[in-house]
Amino acid sequence: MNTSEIQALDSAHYLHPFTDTKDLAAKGARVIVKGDGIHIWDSEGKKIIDGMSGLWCVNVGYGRKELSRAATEQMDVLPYYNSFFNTTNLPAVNLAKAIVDIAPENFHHVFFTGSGSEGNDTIFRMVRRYWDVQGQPQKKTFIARHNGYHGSTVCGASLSGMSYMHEQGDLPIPGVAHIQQPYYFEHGQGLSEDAFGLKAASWLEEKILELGAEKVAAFIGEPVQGAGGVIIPPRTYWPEIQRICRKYDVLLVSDEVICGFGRLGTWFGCQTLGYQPDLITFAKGVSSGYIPLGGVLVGDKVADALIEKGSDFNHGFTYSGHPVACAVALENMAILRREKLIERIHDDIGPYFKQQFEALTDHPLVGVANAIGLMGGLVLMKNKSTLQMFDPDLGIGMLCRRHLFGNGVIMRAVGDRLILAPPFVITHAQVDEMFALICKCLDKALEEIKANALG
Ligand code: PXG
Repeated sequence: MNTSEIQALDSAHYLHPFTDTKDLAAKGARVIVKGDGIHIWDSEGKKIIDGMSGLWCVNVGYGRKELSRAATEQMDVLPYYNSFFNTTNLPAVNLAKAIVDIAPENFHHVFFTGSGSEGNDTIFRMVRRYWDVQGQPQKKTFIARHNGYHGSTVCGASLSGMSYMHEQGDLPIPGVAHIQQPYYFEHGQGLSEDAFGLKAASWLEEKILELGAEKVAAFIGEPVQGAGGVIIPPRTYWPEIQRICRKYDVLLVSDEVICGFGRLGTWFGCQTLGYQPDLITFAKGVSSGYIPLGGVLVGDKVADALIEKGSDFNHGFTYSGHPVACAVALENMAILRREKLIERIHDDIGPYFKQQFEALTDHPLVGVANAIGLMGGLVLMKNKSTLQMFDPDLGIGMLCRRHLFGNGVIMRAVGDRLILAPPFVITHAQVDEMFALICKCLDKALEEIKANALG
């Protein structure tokens, strides 16, 4: 099939996630046909640098034969068995142990799911069950953040703080409250970053007091917000959030679907940002996206109570502990260790990426640019000296993204923030090439903005 035939079938039958189907049918979807290392190719043979690691997940890069081999070998032996009704399987047991071995010290148990959304749904039910068995069934409410992302199931979308998701289907469900995000550029004017971090954390305390601590079950947040546009909190934020959670006996949930498994240069983002959560959601990087897998690391406080007092936890999925997914994840973790990919983000490629990313502020379109580990976000501005933004209706972020995609590098646009999270295997030379291309694309975008008098 040629590209237009694939596109015709695509728009006739395939409903895409988070997509305006009519609009896509008019344009035709980009057909991605293969990948190798940090590159993907489309059906027209165009080679593209995948600056987003797929969707924040292909961390060890494309084309890893070790992972396809691990899947095939496991499929040949045992393609599926469930973990319900007193059964288990070797890859799931081994993976649970391997994850506990690299987890912060207060974690000894793992619950497997098929995705990050299912992980957060699991946490929602597990936390409520925990407070039930603790004799505090009224502690039900979750506090999350505006512009946080926790998935697209009813519960995941409710915990997420995206108004465009809440508008569809009467969300959030009862028992979910939101506070403002720790976005210094938007809310921190006039304060030092450290002072702003404490202020943003104090919004949690205010919300707990407003709702009544006896009703608040947990606080959930991403160490660094990913889908919200790579919002990096000030370093004072998370330790203060932890202090507040402990003070009011509120469980602390770290949603590490993006930051977990190395993206910030430590196995988990909470280790980089200096806090000790009670529960951790993971997905994406656990299997480098080669196969769907997610789960929850359950801290001792919750696990011990559930095991001691909980009897059955009536929750789980057909694919919880899927042997093929777990076998792939085990091999993925072996690659991360063997090639020291996480240490490399911490000591070498991470700092280099950050330096190059933050140097994008030399470009006339870029007002602010911040990176941590191997993820970065920048703000496009109409006038840098006055911090004047573009009219959001002009869609300048998408305009830039079109130039980037068209010229061979994928960045994502979140409003007028552009974000980047390349595979861990990116080399220094590839970082140089990627940023040179980004600058060229931003030049072209600026020309278009000027030519159309958008600026
Ligand atoms: N939590 C976080 C922090 C995520 O980033 C999920 C939960 C849900 O995971 P699943 O596997 O159910 O998708 C995610 C997913 C984007 C984008 O636009 C990000 C995600 C998913 C789709 C789009 O950046 N993250």
